[in-house]
Amino acid sequence: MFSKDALEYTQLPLPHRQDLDDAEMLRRAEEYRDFMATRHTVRDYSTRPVAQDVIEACIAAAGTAPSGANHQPWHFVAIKDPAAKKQIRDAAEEEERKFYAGGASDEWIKALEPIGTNDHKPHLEDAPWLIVVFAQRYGTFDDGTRYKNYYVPESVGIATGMLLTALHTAGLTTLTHTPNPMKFLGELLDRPDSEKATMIIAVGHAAQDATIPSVAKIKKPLSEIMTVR
Ligand code: IYR
Repeated sequence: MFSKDALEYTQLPLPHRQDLDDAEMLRRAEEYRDFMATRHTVRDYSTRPVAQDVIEACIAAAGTAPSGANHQPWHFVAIKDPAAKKQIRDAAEEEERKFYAGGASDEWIKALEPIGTNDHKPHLEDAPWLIVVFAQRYGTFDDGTRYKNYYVPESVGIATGMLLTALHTAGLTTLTHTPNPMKFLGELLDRPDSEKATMIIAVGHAAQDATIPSVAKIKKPLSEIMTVR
């Protein structure tokens, strides 16, 4: 991606500018807030297919995220192949069985009770797409030498958030799934040692009888998450 000799500072005029009046700004902010409140993490998927173009556009949107030194330390593997999804499900369920059977602390298991999760992960096969998010610990110049990446968890977290909002905007439903541990993903998907899987995002349409845990509707009020000074 980067060549060492293209790393000098030059400037461009700002390519896009927004110039909304105050009322329109508030209208859009509130509309977006209300739209995002309709996003729900869902564990039960229908097998209705989703076109690859949609997934590509959403990942391209995530790729516009800001990142430490603009190194863009992420890679997204989008999986639609049923055999590959089954392999991931089998490996994830094997890890999850250990997690739920004693690998996790009692406190952690108790914290998950209101969410209703267990080691059964049918979404990994039912959802038409799985997107595995990888964080790149370091990068490689065109000449093969390594460079350090900065603020990797923050950068990948921002890009992943943008991916989730893009998928929701496209009318899709998601589940952010973090099997524990996740090392098997790099191995199954042939990713280099420089990359670490951070999560699997199941993407598709909610099953007709999908439910959400009622606690998921309890969001902290603005007064608790915001301080004005
Ligand atoms: N990885 C497990 C456990 C799990 C952990 C957290 I923190 C969650 O918010 C949900 C689940 C699983 O996926 O079941």
